[in-house]
Amino acid sequence: MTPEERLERIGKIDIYPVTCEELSEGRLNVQVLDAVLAGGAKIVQLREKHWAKRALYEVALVFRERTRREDALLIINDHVDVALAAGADGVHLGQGDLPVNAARRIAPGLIIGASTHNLEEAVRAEQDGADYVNIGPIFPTATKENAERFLGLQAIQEIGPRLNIPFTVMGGINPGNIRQVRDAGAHRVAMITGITRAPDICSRVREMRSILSERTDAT
Ligand code: TZP
Ligand code: MG
Repeated sequence: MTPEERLERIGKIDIYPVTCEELSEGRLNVQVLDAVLAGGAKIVQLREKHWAKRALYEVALVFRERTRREDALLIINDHVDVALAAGADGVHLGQGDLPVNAARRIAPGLIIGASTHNLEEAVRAEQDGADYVNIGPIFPTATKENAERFLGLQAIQEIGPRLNIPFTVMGGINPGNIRQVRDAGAHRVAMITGITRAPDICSRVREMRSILSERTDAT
């Protein structure tokens, strides 16, 4: 994808489901995937911090086939090599992963997203060539290790306007607080347990997509 195509595709996403099989109430990642696609998600991230790369790659191939069928973007967490090998659309990198500019040298056509936790990291990721940044955790979350500190809604108002690329937000977001997130100016919302723990994942995705679409300021 060209930089313009990457921006266009990321610009159109709303709910951004991220997997974690052990937090999926006994369901497999591919079952979660089918449900989020049925709910209309236009992007999904395969994120398994503790899996062997081989296992991740094999599931990534299944994700690739199904996301392609539904015209949804597939992003792989952490691993540029797995993203390239599986034909994914992109990779999502944390502060301890390859720097964005290094990943870009290896993978000029991939969407590259970066996890950021403050304004400085977000601006640097943009300067380094990220296609989007994630800002988080917005609320307390038990999902991520060492995420005791959370940013609060004001981070959306502080960081969002300083970026020229799309941003996602994450961390403790659920149907009870997603309106606040939207009203603070975030229109692309990433979630693990807000989706993976839902009794009916497809309905949960529909519900939250519909809340985001109710926004009044179409930025
Ligand atoms: N990065 C910032 S918060 C977070 C990550 C990976 C975890 C979000 O998980 P949940 O279950 O949506 O709070
Ligand atoms: Mg990472």
